[in-house]
Amino acid sequence: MEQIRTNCPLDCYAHCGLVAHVADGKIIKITGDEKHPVNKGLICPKGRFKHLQRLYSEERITTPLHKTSRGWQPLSWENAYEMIAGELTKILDVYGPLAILHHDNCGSEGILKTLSHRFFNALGGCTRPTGSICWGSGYQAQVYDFGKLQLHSWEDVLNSRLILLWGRDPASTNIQMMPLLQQARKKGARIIVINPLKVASCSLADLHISPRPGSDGALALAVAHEIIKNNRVNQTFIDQHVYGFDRYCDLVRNYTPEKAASITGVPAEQIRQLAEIYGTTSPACILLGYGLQRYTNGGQTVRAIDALAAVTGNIGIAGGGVNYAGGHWKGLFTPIDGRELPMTTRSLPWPTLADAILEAGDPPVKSIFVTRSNPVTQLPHTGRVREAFGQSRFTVVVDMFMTDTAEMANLVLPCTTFLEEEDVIYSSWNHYLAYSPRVVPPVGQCRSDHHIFAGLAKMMGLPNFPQRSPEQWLAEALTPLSRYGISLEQLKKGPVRHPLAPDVPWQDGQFATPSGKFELYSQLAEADGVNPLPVYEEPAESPLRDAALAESYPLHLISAHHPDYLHSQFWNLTEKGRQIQPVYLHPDTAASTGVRQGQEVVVATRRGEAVFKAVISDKVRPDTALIHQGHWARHGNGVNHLTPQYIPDMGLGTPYYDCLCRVTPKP
Ligand SMILES: Nc1nc2c(c(=O)[nH]1)N[C@H]1C(S)=C(S)[C@@H](COP(=O)(O)OP(=O)(O)OC[C@H]3O[C@@H](n4cnc5c(=O)[nH]c(N)nc54)[C@H](O)[C@@H]3O)O[C@H]1N2
Ligand SMILES: Nc1nc2c(c(=O)[nH]1)N[C@H]1C(S)=C(S)[C@@H](COP(=O)(O)OP(=O)(O)OC[C@H]3O[C@@H](n4cnc5c(=O)[nH]c(N)nc54)[C@H](O)[C@@H]3O)O[C@H]1N2
Ligand SMILES: [Mo]
Repeated sequence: MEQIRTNCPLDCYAHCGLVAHVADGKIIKITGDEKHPVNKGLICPKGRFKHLQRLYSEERITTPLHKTSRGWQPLSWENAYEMIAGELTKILDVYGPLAILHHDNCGSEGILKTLSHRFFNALGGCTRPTGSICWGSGYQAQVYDFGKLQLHSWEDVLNSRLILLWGRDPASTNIQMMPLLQQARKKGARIIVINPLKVASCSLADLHISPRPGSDGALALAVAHEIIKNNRVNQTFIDQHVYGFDRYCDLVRNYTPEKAASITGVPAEQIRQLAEIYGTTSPACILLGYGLQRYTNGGQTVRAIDALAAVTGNIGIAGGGVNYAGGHWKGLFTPIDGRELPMTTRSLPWPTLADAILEAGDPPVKSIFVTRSNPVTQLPHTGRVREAFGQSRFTVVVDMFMTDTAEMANLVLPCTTFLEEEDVIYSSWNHYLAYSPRVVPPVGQCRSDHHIFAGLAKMMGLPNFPQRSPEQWLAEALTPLSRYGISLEQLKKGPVRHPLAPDVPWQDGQFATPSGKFELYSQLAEADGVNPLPVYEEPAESPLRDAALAESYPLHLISAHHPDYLHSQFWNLTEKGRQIQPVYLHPDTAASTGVRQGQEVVVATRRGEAVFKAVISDKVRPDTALIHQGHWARHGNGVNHLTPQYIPDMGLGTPYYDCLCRVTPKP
């Protein structure tokens, strides 16, 4: 039996090192790579079982499929390419390239995956979503505050005396962090979880604070109020490295713990306790998640939290920081996506993409290409997304399965999994870059995204998409790294740490903002027409903003990430994933709505309704319901039938959790 080291490409915090055990050309087992610096042998159930189940699943699409009046018909790659070339040429002749929308996200990560963008750039451009369905608002918030995003090394939590898991649940979405958190705790660090749900990570916590969904900004401002009032600030750091402190003081003056308690539902005493602990325990680090920025006020929420680290001087020191993401690697590669090619492009806002497609004129969207994403399941407001896809004349989906999105296509092209193709993967959430070899040959006629788009470019005679091997493209992308002694050859021996990223960022106190300081008052935000201070505003759907709406739809609906799946991936592989999905309700809520454990219920929002199965649990607040995201619409429901399309305060993130709902027993 052969053992081949590779790396998980899922869009998760780790890109864990994996070992594929191969016998007779088939993978028979996957284990965690003990030599990998991030996961050190640890492996989640997705890594251990689901990749393998997916690779050899009977349901995998293994030839190109064409939708006809007689149902899906297999066709050869040659014929598929001809069909695409014919349709695209017609659309290009009449409408130009902007009538083609390319929807790509991060279903599997890898440098070669950017070649699908090269195809459309070589074609003369296209329409693309702009913003993010993932981290957009929080990302922009940190750009306003720090100038750019940087992460501490994960091991740096071992230097912390206090760790705040704010809107993040590593026990569900980042299990590789758990051993470090446990170790930090053994060394005496306190851990506080701030999350409306009693999440799995609470098992590590000394304190759990449960704000009303979308209200963390007010909580953070009140914590600052107490820290300033009690003179727990780090005046030296503020004097040297912080811009706009006075104006920020004016803002927080109003936010007494009592006022914040009335907004957040967190008792004033607990807000004082949090301020006392954070204001007196140093170094303190904040691990920010993405949940709290999935609201229309999400960017300012992250800014209000960043501000706490700034006024207490918890920036630029070991054991400190506000860790959100880092984009360190991108600047070190030669882009191979063809961004320099002559082209015209159009951007449509991602958080409201369905509406934007339907409203696009001059030219309208006539064709949609989908790679590495499943927008019908994953974008907000499924009904509208289906309408938007429904008006496309020619839709092509590249995927492994007949997903909700693939079902809407004219042509489905079968792609390989990471185990059947080579690539190099970097993380936005840790400091490593790693090589993944082709472990086994592709199943059926599946092709890598690179192979698919290179073939299409050849058929269409696009000179700006040169025909090169994966190794040649990777070598080109990695060229700038050679000055640090990093090459494809070296990566084949094992993952490489970023040569420039410090373990502790911002130690020199030089921030990438216009003032060179951490900006509590953001000049970049001001220039963008965004409030320069981290003001608190109610989310779009909130009982404090719209009492009438809350009368009809009294519960906040959170659609967090499921520990056993990655977004919509893998749900089709098990009976459980295909079954009707649970909605978690607090016992008091169940009692007041007359819902019994296990009963089918209708969950309704302004967008529509869907049926779920009630699970009564005190892990949710009485004013909140939880339905995990990712469940397939074709298996019966899916929370994005219910979620809204809103433009948030900054960064064009997607406010999925800014959503009020009503739960009633199914008649
Ligand atoms: N198993 C698994 N792992 C994953 C993923 C997956 O789908 N499955 N997805 C990956 C991706 S792409 C991402 S972006 C990350 C996301 O990783 P996380 O940020 O950890 O996950 P989310 O589910 O987005 O939200 C985190 C938490 O935010 C909480 N939350 C919701 N609203 C609020 C609020 O108003 N205030 C506060 N304080 N908390 C709130 C939710 O209860 C949830 O526990 O995970 C990655 N890892
Ligand atoms: N309600 C709600 N909705 C959410 C979220 C939420 O918290 N709540 N979270 C949001 C977040 S953070 C994110 S990142 C998005 C994720 O949204 P998506 O990226 O759309 O989610 P995935 O389900 O990962 O879809 C990836 C698809 O690509 C396919 N795929 C995997 N690898 C490859 C490959 O190498 N090539 C090709 N061509 N296809 C591949 C998979 O089979 C799958 O169908 O969802 C967002 N949607
Ligand atoms: Mo994400």
